[in-house]
Amino acid sequence: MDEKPVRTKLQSIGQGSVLRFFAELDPAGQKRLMRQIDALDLDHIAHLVDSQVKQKPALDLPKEINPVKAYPHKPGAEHRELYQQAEQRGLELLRQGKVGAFLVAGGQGTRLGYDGPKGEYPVTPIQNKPLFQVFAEQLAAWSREVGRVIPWYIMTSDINDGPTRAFFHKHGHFGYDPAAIFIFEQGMMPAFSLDGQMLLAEKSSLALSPDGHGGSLRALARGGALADMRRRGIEHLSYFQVDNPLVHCIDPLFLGLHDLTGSEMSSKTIPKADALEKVGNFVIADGVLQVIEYSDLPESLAKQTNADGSLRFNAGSIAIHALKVSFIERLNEGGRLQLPWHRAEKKVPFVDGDGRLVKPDKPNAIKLEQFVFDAILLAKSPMVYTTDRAEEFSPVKNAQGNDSPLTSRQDQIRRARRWLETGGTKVDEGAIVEISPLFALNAGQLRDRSLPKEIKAGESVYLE
Ligand code: UD2
Repeated sequence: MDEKPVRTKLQSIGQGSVLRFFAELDPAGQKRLMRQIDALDLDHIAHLVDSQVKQKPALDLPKEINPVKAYPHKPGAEHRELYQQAEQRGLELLRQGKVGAFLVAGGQGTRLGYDGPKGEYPVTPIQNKPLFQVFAEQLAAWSREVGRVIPWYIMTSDINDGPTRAFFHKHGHFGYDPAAIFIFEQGMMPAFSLDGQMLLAEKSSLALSPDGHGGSLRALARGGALADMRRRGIEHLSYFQVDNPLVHCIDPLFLGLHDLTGSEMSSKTIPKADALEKVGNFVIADGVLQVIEYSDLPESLAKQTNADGSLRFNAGSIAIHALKVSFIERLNEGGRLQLPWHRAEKKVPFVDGDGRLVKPDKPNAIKLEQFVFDAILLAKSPMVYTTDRAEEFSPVKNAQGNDSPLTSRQDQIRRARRWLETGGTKVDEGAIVEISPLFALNAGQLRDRSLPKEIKAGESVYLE
């Protein structure tokens, strides 16, 4: 790539200073910096600097915010027939090869004290399987169930792409068909100084970070995954995040409801643990279904209750979605993903004008990210379905306290115990149980297996 036109372009948008050390770089360093700049949409960056970085855009809270009406977990009389049809429809879509699984795994395990891709983090109670293996085994079990391999799309980031590929390779892709795994990187965004200059992390590198899970919808297009889906005839994606070992990566009922209701983007919700739980909130705002982040929902609203004392805004987002492939294509029309950017002030180390590395002790930079749930606003007939927290949500986010490896491990054991009890096994308090997805994917399947009569306190039983 020629330096001159790049420099001219950067200067025209007021960002020429990122090349200030260019002449002193070795060829590898020059190439690296040029490649990073080339990957950016510079015209859009110029616009974002003016509209989002130099000034804090006013947060327009909708005028009217109302609770959402979600499909219930278990159907009442009015939904029984629909749910039966939906489950059949979901299975049919899977058998026809019309569903792909989509894991967003751009994040690192840093908050857990693990210096590597979060998906490598060991989570299960007995076997200590890493998150990636938990998902691989679920998908393998579903593939066996429906008689064809479910294509699996995995989004990584610049930070963890190499290590993620190496991890899958080292573990023989956990028995999954490597031809059905499509790994691609998400985009990166530079951090900006408060006055709108792109920051350098090194003389030869911008201060880049992943562009948010919303960026996954652009990366699917740019990384060739959408084209791959078209080739394979995939119409829907089952979307999940890397941090939740309880997730049902594939759920025929949810997929079937999504399809039968003509929804372009569907979501699972759970009742919140408390008013201020750190999950997004599904709401109807000015008549439109959307997610308002916990940090943006006014506390007075979050704490509102119904006459019976229950929370009025009780539909928490757990970042499990189903998306139509044609919808993702539409969002990318015109070459630019139609999602808003969210601004956060952060501490970002940077190289100053004299070439010295500065480690700030207070927020000095703006990072911009896109969120996948903002796509719901643009989707036709978006649908929300209620799932059960104990069945499907116990993420590992923090080293200690809530949503930690310990709480997730306990929740995994509790769920396994519940499934076993449904199948007629007596499980004493204090027994440790783990069920391989390859043994059973849910309580219904487990019932059909040959099970122990009793598992005693102090015993550790792994069913595979
Ligand atoms: C997210 C949601 C929150 C709730 C919660 C459920 C946001 C802003 N909040 O909170 O509403 O649904 O999840 O667990 O999303 N990721 C990437 N690339 C990125 C950023 C994130 O792949 O650039 C992945 C990351 O690997 C992880 C997931 O997205 O799988 C969630 O990211 P997070 O940990 O930043 O989101 P969190 O926990 O703040």
